This record gives sequence, structure tokens and C-alpha cells, in this order.
Amino acid sequence: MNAGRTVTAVALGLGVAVLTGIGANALARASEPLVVSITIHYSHFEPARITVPAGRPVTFVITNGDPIDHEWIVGDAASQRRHRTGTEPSHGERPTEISIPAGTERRTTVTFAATGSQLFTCHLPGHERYGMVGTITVN
Ligand SMILES: [Cu+2]
Repeated sequence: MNAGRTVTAVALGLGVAVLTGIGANALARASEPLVVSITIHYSHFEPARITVPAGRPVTFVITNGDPIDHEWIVGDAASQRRHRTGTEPSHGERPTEISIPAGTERRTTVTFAATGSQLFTCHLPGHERYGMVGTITVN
């Protein structure tokens, strides 16, 4: 009788340990960045429409296959307006403002706190007009 109780207690203990382990792993996976690859070719972003979850870090791997420099500037319409007339020649300090020199790859990790729509644009002269615009839907 005593032996039976001991076995039950051990089994219960193991069960709790396993459940706790699964919970911790699931939590770790949810906080690991999602990886989204963006290619730039002929002054266009591919893909130009991206959907990501709110509150989870997303690592953008941006590859510029063109022989000219580009930018990847993320923000709402007001922020894009500011950059359109901005004078910053290069970016790299903020995770949502990246310069990608010709033929290079850049990585940046962004966590979008709020749901909604964001634009990503290249604001080098003429590029936005030519079509270097994309959207990120955060849901
Ligand atoms: Cu560009």
C-alpha cells in the first residue's frame, strides 16, 4: 500500500515536470523571432505584401540584388511623408530604417506592438514613384 502511494506520487511529479517543460518550450517558441525574407530586384520589393502577428519579434532578412543602393523604411503614412522629404543620407540606427547597399543583405528585428497597417518604402529619389512600396499587415 505504501509502495503504491510512492509510485503514484512519483508519476504525478513526472507528469507535472513534463507539462511544465512543454509550457516553457511553447513560450520560448512564441518569443523567438519569425523570419521574413524580402528580396529587392529591379527596384521592387518581393513580396510587397506581408502579414505578421502583433507582439512577436519579426526578423526581416532583406537582400538587395540590384547594382544600386536601396532603403527599407517602415512606418505609417505620416512617417513615410516625413522620410519622403527627409535628408538622412543613410539609415541603420533604428530597426525600422535600414539602408541596404547594392548587392548586400541586411537583417533587422522589429516587434509591432499594435495591429494595423504599415508601409515599407524606399525613399531614395524616384524609387517610391517607381514602385518601391510594400505593406505590412499586423494582426
Ligand atoms: Cu530603392
